[in-house]
Amino acid sequence: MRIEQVIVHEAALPLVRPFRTSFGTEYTKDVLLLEVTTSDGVVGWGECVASPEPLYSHEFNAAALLVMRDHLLPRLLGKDITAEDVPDLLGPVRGHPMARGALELGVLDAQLRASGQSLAAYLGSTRTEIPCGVSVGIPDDDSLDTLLAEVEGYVAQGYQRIKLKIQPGWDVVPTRAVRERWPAMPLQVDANQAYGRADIDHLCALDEFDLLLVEQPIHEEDLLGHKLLADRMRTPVCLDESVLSVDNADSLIEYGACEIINIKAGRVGGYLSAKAIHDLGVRRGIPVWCGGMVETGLGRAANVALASLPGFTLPGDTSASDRFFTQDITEPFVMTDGMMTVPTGPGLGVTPIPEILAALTTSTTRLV
Ligand code: SMG
Ligand code: MG
Repeated sequence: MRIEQVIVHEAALPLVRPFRTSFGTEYTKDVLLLEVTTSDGVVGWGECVASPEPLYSHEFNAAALLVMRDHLLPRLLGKDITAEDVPDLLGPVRGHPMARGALELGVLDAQLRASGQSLAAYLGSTRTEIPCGVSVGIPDDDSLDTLLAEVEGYVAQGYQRIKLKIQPGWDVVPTRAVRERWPAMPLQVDANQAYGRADIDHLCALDEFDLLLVEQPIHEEDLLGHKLLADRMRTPVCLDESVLSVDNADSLIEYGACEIINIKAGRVGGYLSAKAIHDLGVRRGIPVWCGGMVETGLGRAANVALASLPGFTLPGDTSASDRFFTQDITEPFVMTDGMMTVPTGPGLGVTPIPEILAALTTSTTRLV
């Protein structure tokens, strides 16, 4: 197939509550959604998981749009391609995994819709439903009561695993408070790189809370720091931002810096690379789980498909649409008894609801 048209819909979805991490607070989800029309006359959808500002990683929406328009798409246009060709065709361009991952997903979704296969089946899914975890931000008012009330709500809804966002000054005390209230709840923490090598002793204080893992405690480039921490800390060190490709994941494991992997397709350049990292985890005996980037129903559908592969042995940040949005752009993803059903329709299995997409769209750009 050939790519005939690409339209980027920039949409703003209000969040049900601010989402605060060690790197900042988001009040809305500002997202680039790609509508890719192919020569088969099929439309595929991709979602770019970048944010308006380069705070989680170097990528940000305006740059993603530019690199797609000027550097990525020109390498795909006018050629008869499949989704499997996309990584090699985009290979010469360095970096920008979220931008390339969004394009790959748009092409892959179109390809699968044309052939009638679901993304889950294509990737090698072995499950019809997946367990749901939830990521809990740092409360706006820095209050333990606010945190406990929010966690209480998620526990009541049936979430099977709680992840607390931490940062210096908001770590041991909130983790202890949650652990004391829910002694048996699978619990983990995520620092988004907020600590350094000098904090290794301090981080080891989290060992007493029987956590599943500590996620990306130190700067993404400090591999020795993570190895030193992994050598000292009983809690497994899980990497998120540091893991960018299957070979770099292999290196991190070999080096002893990474004991568990948070797989986010956008961060690693797409679902084909995400699947390869999953396969690596299975081969090397490294648990993997599916991360989240506050996706709309489109990206959420793809994550749920990915999370249904057999190596995803820990609950992911695959929460229901209403964790973040009162109004998702697709039919909402719901959780029942802590589980979410894996879509079975062709491709992503969901599409944007036109009136809702139109209402939430802030700008539309035709790239091709
Ligand atoms: O989609 O549930 C979600 C968000 C999960 O905490 C989450 N993601 O570092 O893992 C992470 C963060 C990054 C969010 S940046 C918008
Ligand atoms: Mg993370």
